Amino acid sequence: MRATAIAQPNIALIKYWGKRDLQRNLPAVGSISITLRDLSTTMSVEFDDPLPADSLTINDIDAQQMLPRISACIDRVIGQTRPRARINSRCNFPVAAGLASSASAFAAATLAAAAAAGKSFEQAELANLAGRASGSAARSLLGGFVELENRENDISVETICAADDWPLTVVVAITESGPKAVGSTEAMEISRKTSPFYSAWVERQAHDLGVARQAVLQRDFEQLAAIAEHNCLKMHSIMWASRPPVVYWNSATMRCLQAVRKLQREGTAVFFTIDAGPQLKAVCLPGEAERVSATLGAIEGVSEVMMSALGGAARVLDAS
Ligand code: 2P0
Repeated sequence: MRATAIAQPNIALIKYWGKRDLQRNLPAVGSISITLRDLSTTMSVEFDDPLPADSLTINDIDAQQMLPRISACIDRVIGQTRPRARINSRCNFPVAAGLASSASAFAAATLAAAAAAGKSFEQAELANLAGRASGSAARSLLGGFVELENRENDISVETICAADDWPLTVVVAITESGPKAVGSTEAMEISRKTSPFYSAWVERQAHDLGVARQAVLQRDFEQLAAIAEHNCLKMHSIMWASRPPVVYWNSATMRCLQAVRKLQREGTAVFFTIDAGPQLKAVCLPGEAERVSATLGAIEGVSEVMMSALGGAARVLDAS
């Protein structure tokens, strides 16, 4: 009745932004991400009948605010008439700051809950269970370059290139480590309802996915860089043009972006992407990682730089 699972966050290169079905948490668009190796969430779920209610700690601190979503995730995996659970999560990177902590958390919770209850699921079922909890969590079930396909009634995920087959490095520049002001679910709904650019975004996503998929399959760094930056800036443009506007960037985010542009002009194989938070993620060839890290680390307003290779799939560590 106890299991522990580990999952790594993922960074979308072609972004998920907007929901087609809020109730079932179905995305409006497909997405392509890379799973990181060195950032992780390790979650243990222990079912214990005498417990009056579920409990959750994150890094040993009581985390009531996150508990309803984790409990609902476990309900979907096991059923609502389950015993109450003691959930302990450890995360080695800032939570809720645009670093995809919900992706790794809900992927780990889905796997740990299933294993603790002795239930086995097909991968397609796991993807939909994790995706119901958080759209990006389905991608963290798999390693390497992962494409999430947005289908008629559900989602599916597939690794389109293994981590070892194109070993890129991600350098994350932390410009603010506190939780974000607007959650991504709320920001997506504001975008869908009010942004004049939203429908154009949804229409064009199949094109961007096709270009990025081809770039990954051909290991074409320049093509991937161009489409990923374009897709990222489009996503933020939707938010900037919504009412109320949602601006996740701060001045250090912009300084990092300009530094990446300068590195590119100097011939460094690097590109940026930015999610629902102020951190900038630079994706580069492994030989460029030290240079990129040193450059971003020296920028005013960058408090920390983290580096990660691409990683593997989420997995159950132990179950008893
Ligand atoms: C992504 N983001 O593709 C995009 C880019 C943020 C920016 O997926 O509402 O926490 O829980 O399904 O997965 C963040 O959204 O959203 C996200 P919900 P989630 O990575």
